[in-house]
Amino acid sequence: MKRRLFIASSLSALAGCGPISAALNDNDAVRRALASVEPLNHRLIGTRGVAREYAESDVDRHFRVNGFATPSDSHYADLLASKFARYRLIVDGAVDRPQTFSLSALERLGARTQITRHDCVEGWSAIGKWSGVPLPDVLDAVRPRSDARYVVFRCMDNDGAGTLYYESLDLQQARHPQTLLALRLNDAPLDPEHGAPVRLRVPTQLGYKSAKWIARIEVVGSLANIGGGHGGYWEDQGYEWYAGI
Ligand SMILES: Nc1nc2c(c(=O)[nH]1)N[C@H]1C(S)=C(S)[C@@H](COP(=O)(O)O)O[C@H]1N2
Ligand SMILES: [Mo]
Repeated sequence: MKRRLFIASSLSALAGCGPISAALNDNDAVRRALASVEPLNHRLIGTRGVAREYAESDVDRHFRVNGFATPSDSHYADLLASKFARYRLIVDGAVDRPQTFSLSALERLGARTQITRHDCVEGWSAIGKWSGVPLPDVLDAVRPRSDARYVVFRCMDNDGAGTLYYESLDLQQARHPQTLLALRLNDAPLDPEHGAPVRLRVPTQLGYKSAKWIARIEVVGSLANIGGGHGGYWEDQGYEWYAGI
């Protein structure tokens, strides 16, 4: 546990969630250290832990915005103009019943509200009241096949150089009861800056796992051919794939 926290704090010193640090990029020793510790972390901490849930009075009414810029392309502008009535979430890949969901179709799958703390590796936290659809309910609807191992979240924003943000969870993390496809923050529909219309909230893991602006959820057997092969935009830059808190 101490070791994982040390890794998290050394990462935040090097790069946080901001521009990629040359030090992290160029440092093979850091990469090797991360790669060797990660399986150990996963085994020691596991994903059965439950994140603390807070009271209404703990909610931070001004929830910080972080990460890449809100999408500003014509597709996103069109979704925004329709108040997301034209939004469809694609859920496909290694599933028996690939489907697309409007926001109201998603809401019919299930509902959960949880007040949890978001922890960014840059060293800030914020408590928010998140409502939406438990990801396990979405997975139940599409029925992952027996070869399914991971759930990949494809986002609408990019790093400014054209590489799209993405993230992934394994099926066990995806089926954690607190893993939420959030549609609302603090009793209001998600605003564009916090990932509207649909974002992930994984309160058991660091903030970069909680992908904003999700366009598509793809169930896969392997992460090897997705992005740079490390399971997420920041993972491809050297962050740990398993980011349990
Ligand atoms: N699509 C996308 N999701 C993202 C990011 C991003 O840049 N793009 N940044 C991540 C990071 S590092 C953090 S801390 C949180 C910030 O969420 P917030 O803006 O709602 O505070 O979003 C995460 N999800
Ligand atoms: Mo972050």
